[in-house]
Amino acid sequence: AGGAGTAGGGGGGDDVITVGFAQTGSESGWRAANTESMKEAFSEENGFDLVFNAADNKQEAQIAAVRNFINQGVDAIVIAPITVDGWDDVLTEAKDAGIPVILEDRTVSASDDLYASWVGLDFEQEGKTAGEWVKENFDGKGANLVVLEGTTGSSAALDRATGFDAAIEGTDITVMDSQTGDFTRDGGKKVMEGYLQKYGSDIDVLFAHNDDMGLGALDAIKAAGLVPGQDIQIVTIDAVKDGMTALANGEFNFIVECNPLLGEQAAELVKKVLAGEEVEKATIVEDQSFTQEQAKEVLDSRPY
Ligand code: GYE
Repeated sequence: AGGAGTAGGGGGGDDVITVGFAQTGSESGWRAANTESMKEAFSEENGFDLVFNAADNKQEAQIAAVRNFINQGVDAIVIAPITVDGWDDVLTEAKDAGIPVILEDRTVSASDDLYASWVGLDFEQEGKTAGEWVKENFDGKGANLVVLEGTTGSSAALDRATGFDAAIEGTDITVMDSQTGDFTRDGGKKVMEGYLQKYGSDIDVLFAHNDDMGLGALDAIKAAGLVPGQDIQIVTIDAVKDGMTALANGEFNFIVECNPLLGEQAAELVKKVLAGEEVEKATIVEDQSFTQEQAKEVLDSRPY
């Protein structure tokens, strides 16, 4: 955390753009890569003065940070919204103050005239791709599946669940349990321990909404004397370095990518909006997916 530069305060005729960035927290490898990408793009060199805040995945703290940015009179605000709901008031306040808001990563349920633009990923498609892989490999086998969900109320968790459920609908796969592990390793490990106590070796497949929860679950699975990737097959989303390493090693079975490198596009949007240019309301960044073989091939060339 930290990294707030407050040089000059925008006065004295310089044209430095002061941007307040309200990040979710630091829950995962994806988040670390996203924060780095944002800090790089919103650098001094690129003409920005970045005021960075990470809210430890607490919605109230994130809203308070945005309110702070409004009071400070920043030129623009960027938010990676923790949850979809709860944004109407503070986004209205930003609008009334004439401060444009750009969303990155997750979406909100608030009306889209309360923000200038959003750049992120198609989470529903990510869930669907994961579900299609499960369907292809397990339909007709009477398989039992458990789910580790991301942060409750986040668009990433909601939309991934929607896409996944749609993909496995009509199959004979049983979803035994589905609980939140909050997108963290620790959360994934704890919830998986509970699943293993309850269902033991009846579990055939694990779908984790991100790599980190899957990585946490690996510890629980090994501690239970089972072999991850074999006794329990594992599908995750993100494709960060540690996840891809587990996939290449045979401990994960399939990963759907979620690209965290959104900084440049977010910075471009901020510049355009402040210059009064027209921008798209939504920009979706494309994702790939990886099997174990593909992970081996690309592992060394992955940038995060
Ligand atoms: O998948 C997870 C992170 O919103 C896409 O948040 C993001 C998700 C990502 O914590 O690792």
